[in-house]
Amino acid sequence: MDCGELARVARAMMVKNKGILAADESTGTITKRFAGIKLESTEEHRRSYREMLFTAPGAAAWISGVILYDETLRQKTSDGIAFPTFLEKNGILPGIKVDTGAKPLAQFPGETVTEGLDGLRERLIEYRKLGARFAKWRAVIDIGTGVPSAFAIMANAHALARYAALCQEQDIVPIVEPEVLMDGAHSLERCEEVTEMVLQKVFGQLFQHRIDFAGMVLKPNMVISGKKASLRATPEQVAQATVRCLKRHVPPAVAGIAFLSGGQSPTEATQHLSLMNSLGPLPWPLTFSYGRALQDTALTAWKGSSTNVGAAQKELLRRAKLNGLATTGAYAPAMETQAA
Ligand code: 5MM
Repeated sequence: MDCGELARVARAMMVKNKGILAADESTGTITKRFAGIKLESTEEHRRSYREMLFTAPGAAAWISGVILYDETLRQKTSDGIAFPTFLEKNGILPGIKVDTGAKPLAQFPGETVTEGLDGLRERLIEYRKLGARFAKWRAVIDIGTGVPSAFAIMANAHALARYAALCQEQDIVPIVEPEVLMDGAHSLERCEEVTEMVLQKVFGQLFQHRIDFAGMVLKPNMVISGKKASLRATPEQVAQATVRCLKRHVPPAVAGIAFLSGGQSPTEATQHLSLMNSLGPLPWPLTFSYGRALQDTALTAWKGSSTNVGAAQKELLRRAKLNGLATTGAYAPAMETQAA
């Protein structure tokens, strides 16, 4: 393990004005996204969609890294260049999702544990050869009646830490993603309580597994009201609660924090990030690692047609730029109506 190299890559992922594009939808998830534009999920459609995203001109001004799915890591541009090679040549770090999904946790109805540790060392060795510089593993914690249990939190925290240790062993920066879902009707306060429990356990496990914090990135949820809550917290309350919660539980040595969007609208996700960055100085850089909040408008503009590639790329670049501005607190909602 080269701690210097890990810290260098982690810092490059977190560089000012940039963030991460989460394009690591598994085949099931991208099939659902394509259904929204009435497009069949063939391997070629998935490839051409990812090509549209990755070849957006000038994306490297706002995007430091892209998280890929196994299939995408092995695919090529129309000119025959492997996606990881193309991205790296254009100043964007390629990453890889390595978990195999959240599966029902036996004896704990309604809860999941993320799988993928079996054979992970060998897969990481191959992914490193294919060009991956960082990896991602997502644990899913739901809030509901009687859940989450302390045991499910611990099982997921333990798996996240084992994954992170294996990544660092192979000189791959782990993105550690413990996602507390925003489905449901819970309050911001309940989300904060659960996020605190989760982060406390995750960092306890990371410490025990001897993780080099300078060579990892945390990808958390924001502290936010559930989507079905009758009284939703304001953007300022979300920003304050999220920063308060992170300051209590995330060691300053961590290279940075890159949020998931988790079902927030693209504008909400950008506004929350910008407000948090205006609460500085903070112990770590705060940026984005959005999937839906970066891609949704681009996917809608693309509609599966090569004639729409330019319009779709414009949408992606627009959201990437607004989020890039949010990394320094320089975003204002009025920018949404200004020309790209
Ligand atoms: C892009 O979606 C990722 C993969 O999801 P599945 O494993 O369910 O196919 C997902 O892990 C994503 O990287 C994060 O959750 C962030 O995405 P959002 O849309 O929440 O910003």
